[in-house]
Amino acid sequence: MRHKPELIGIVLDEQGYTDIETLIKNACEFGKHFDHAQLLAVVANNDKQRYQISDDGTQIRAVQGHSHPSVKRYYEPQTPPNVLYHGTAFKFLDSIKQHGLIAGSRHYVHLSADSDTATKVGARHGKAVVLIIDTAKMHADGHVFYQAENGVWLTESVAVGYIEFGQFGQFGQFG
Ligand code: HQG
Repeated sequence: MRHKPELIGIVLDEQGYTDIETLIKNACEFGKHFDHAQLLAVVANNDKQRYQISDDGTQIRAVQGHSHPSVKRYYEPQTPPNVLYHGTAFKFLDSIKQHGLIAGSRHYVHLSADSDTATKVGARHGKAVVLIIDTAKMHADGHVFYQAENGVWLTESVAVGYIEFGQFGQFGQFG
């Protein structure tokens, strides 16, 4: 749905949507069996509300997190709150201090509205660190922000000068 749709022979359109019946059929041939009702239950109950069904009910997409080049999702630019949070891991700190936050394989840097969520995001990679981003300053400087349908904030990159490292600010401390 976001990274390697070709693995099961599905196609994502620019907005990230793929045909539900084809997805169910191809996933089944790939050894992952679920029916339409189960898919709708996943969409409804997903903890991060990652998925969205099209208005006509025939298509499904992930709302954020894409890395696939065929997806060029349109998001409406939004004014962010004054600060947002980025959850990452200790092991990435030295590189982030040098290069800022980069999107890497995904299309955007992902930012969270609260530090608890950011902690969970960071913990996926190891020992979690939460960085505070001066989004008011970024926005004032012309950087563009978007918010996915599930509340996750997105921006192209975050330069080092907008990142508050707090207790992790000393270069080399954790290197
Ligand atoms: C780090 C999940 C070294 C970045 C989550 C992160 C999120 C750098 C990792 C969504 C760096 C990329 C995205 C730099 C950034 N040097 N490391 N200059 N700049 N990084 O998974 O933000 O479950 O691509 O801090 O909940 O962890 O998939 O991004 O640690 O919302 O729906 O490089 O994915 O949502 O990792 O997570 P990821 P992320 P889903």
